[in-house]
Amino acid sequence: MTFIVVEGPEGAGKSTLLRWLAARFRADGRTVVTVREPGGTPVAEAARKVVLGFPYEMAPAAELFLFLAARADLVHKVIRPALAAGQVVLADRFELSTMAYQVAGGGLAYEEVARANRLATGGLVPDLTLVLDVPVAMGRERQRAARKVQDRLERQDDGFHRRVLEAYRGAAGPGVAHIDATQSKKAVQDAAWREVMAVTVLSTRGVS
Ligand code: T5A
Repeated sequence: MTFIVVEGPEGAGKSTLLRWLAARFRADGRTVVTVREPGGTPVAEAARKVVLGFPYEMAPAAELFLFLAARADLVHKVIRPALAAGQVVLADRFELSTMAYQVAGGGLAYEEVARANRLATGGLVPDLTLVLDVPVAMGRERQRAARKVQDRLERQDDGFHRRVLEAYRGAAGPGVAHIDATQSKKAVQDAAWREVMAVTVLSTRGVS
């Protein structure tokens, strides 16, 4: 099983790294499925439209359940079948985003959210979570330079985004690796591939 998640704050370079990882795995002859959250199935895309596009405030729990509804459908219909078929799944965001944005940023209770997330994923845990670290201002500047239209979460104030970043910086546990994403794209890719190789070597030795 190879389930790799790329995480980090806005503009950290997640999609850029994910595209590179997909190409790198394909060059090795692996079949790769890439997904981005929220999204990836008709239900998840519908949830994405509401949770990111709705122009006004919504109840924090409503926001949470929209993200989790999207995740539940994506895991059920795309991620688990691909892993069962021996494919590599690369995800742009997963559970850690919920912990960073809805718990650290939005103030929901960690344990309750963790439990709800387990219900959504059936307890699926990534083999590797690459957390890209960039200061809030740099991430926002990259988004501006790329002319990204801000969604509802991105329009939150700097305090919210600092809490999100601190949550990412504090993320720890098996399979979590932090990468300094202020480096060049090439340096980020090299660091990410070293982490992928380390996990692959451990899993082929039966250590996880
Ligand atoms: N959300 C999501 C929650 O609140 N809870 C959840 O549970 C989930 C799953 C999703 C939003 O939903 C929220 C978080 C988000 O607010 P989104 O539109 O899918 O939003 O976008 P993001 O995931 O935020 O992704 P972004 O497009 O903002 O940023 P990326 O993907 O991190 O950055 P990327 O790769 O597009 O790069 C941005 C620019 O920087 C350049 C790229 O070329 C590009 O121009 N770049 C670099 N420049 C210099 N050096 C590097 N190393 C660079 N890497 C990339």
